[in-house]
Amino acid sequence: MHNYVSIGILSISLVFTTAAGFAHTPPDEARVFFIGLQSGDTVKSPVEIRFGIEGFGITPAGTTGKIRHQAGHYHLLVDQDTLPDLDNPIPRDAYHIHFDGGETETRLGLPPGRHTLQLLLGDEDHEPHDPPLISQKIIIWVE
Ligand SMILES: [Cu+2]
Repeated sequence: MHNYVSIGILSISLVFTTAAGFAHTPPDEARVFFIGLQSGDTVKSPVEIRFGIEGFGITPAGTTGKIRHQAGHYHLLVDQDTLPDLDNPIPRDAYHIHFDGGETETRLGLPPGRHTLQLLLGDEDHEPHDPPLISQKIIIWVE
């Protein structure tokens, strides 16, 4: 009798975990990218940067409604050689910029020289999705 109860509880927790996993899983065709800015471009500071997304949506950080299962918010990674830990909230500093309000563009002041930019979508808790939505990393030159 005791074993039945344990198995019942285990089954319920497995179903719940699977459902939650699906909820934050973007479709295969989803992608994020920069609009109007390409690797190798030479630009002036402040750099105008526009973010694009296909197959998934944008919603502010902290969203509690169902839309959070199909949308996230942008993070701009500046001059990063490696990605942050994709199983934890994205750091918040001058090199990991959160667009909590669901913004889709920014003007970023950068010193002259070579810089890299990359977009990473995060969920309502600032964690990357599974699989993560990451743009190509672009290299730009600031005059
Ligand atoms: Cu965030």
